[in-house]
Amino acid sequence: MPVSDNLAPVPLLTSLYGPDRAAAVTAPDATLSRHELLERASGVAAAIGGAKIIAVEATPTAATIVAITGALLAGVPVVPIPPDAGHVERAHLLTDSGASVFEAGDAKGDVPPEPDPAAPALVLYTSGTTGPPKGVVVSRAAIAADLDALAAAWEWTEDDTLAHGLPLYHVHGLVLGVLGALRTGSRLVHTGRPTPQAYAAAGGTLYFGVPTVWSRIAAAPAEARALRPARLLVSGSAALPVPVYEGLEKLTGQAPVERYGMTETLITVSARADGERRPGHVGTPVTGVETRLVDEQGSPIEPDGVTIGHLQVRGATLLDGYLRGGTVAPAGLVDGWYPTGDVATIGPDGWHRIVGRASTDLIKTGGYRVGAGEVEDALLAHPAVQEAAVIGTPHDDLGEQITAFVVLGSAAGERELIDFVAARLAAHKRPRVIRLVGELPRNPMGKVQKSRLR
Ligand code: MCA
Ligand code: AMP
Repeated sequence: MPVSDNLAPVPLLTSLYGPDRAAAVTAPDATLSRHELLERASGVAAAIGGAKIIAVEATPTAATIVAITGALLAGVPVVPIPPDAGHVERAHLLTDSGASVFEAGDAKGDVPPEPDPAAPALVLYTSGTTGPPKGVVVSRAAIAADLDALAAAWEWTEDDTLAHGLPLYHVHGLVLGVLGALRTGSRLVHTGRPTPQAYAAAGGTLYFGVPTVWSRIAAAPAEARALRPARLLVSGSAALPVPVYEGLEKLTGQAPVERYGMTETLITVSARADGERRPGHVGTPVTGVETRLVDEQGSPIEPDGVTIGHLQVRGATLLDGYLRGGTVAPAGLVDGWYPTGDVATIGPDGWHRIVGRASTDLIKTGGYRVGAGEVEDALLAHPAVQEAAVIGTPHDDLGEQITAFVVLGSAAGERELIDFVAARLAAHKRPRVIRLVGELPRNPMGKVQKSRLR
């Protein structure tokens, strides 16, 4: 038979169209079968169909999963809003994206036809080094390609029960943690919060966590031992400290699988379920992804496992671009490669080691990416603050903690400044430490020398 242009595309959330299954999604507020989810999401799709873009308050609930699934069925791009976003951050996300906030109703509707795979699925806001967060436009095709590559890498099937308690407004918790379950057909248990106790009780075969979560589990031996029956423990979003890797291996009887990614590229490099695991390393590129290292001049570096270079990525999982003024602005590719901003080594065997970020102005705290500039701007909005410089300092639990050096013009307490930022931005963007100083170290050009703050 000739291939027809009219063939319906393969659904992004494939499993929803399969046979019904009880307890396909379990979250703190509700448990849904596959067909209950499909029916409720089809109602959402009917209610919002035709909208240009929609914002969903991304609480860790089944209600959020229904709303986002409904928008994806309808082909309406979703902006997930962190539920704790302060007023400044929330206003920016809504104004910048032009999205209106989804209100749950009880509309009914048929399952809509599958949208064009090239269409945008999500607009994910993420921090740059300066200014407010940028909306990363991620297509349905990129998500499908990434989830299929990860399903292959992790032997992730409908026999799995995926358990995690990650936020539903980032790639890790939403794309992998929800859409991955709905595409592979595995059960999903969302624990609400990613505590060791909740993970121990979830009965998963497959667990996702950021290093802070795994570090708390490794420090809770009884809960860690409860994960022994699991098939695969996966860590990502930040570097997994080697002692945490070793602690998990000892307590759970298995070494964690590490994988590396970014909002802009999705997950690009991973260890394999049936392969070697190496502490401090994140594995090899997943299917459909190529990587390379370049030097300061942009010339490719031979992968020798020692030479550190700037990591670039290309393939089917890359962003469409950044949302700007209602259109999609170019992603900033260099000869088709996305410059990750991370520095790494690649071995002759293809194994990647992430050394860190090229810029000190992107901080990773608890797995969250936070731009120093956004926090500095929030501090400078306080009437008592004259100057502010924000850096990440090493922290046992969070990886890095946000530390602000502040010059005051009039009296203000440290707690007051922390709460001021937390009210404007998401709570995890608040400084954990404020150091009041007489002046900031500056070079002759007047630029703050952050290396001297360390
Ligand atoms: C504390 N709180 C405050 C304040 N202080 N609220 C307002 N003002 C304050 N001054 C509240 C918080 O809102 C929160 O409230 C509670 O205190 C705890 O907050 P916090 O201390 O920030 O949380 P934590 O316990 O330290 O969190 C650790 C964590 C969290 C659970 C591991 O960092 C986390 O969920 N991280 C996941 C990040 C993630 O998913 N990243 C993926 C990015 P309440 O209790 O009400 O909430 S995607 C990515 O990186 C790529 C693609 C990849 O590779 O995956
Ligand atoms: P985000 O945009 O929040 O998705 O953050 C992406 C960044 O997280 C990457 O550029 C890396 O700096 C970091 N990251 C993600 N996974 C890992 C990992 N396994 N090891 C080290 N860093 C990671």
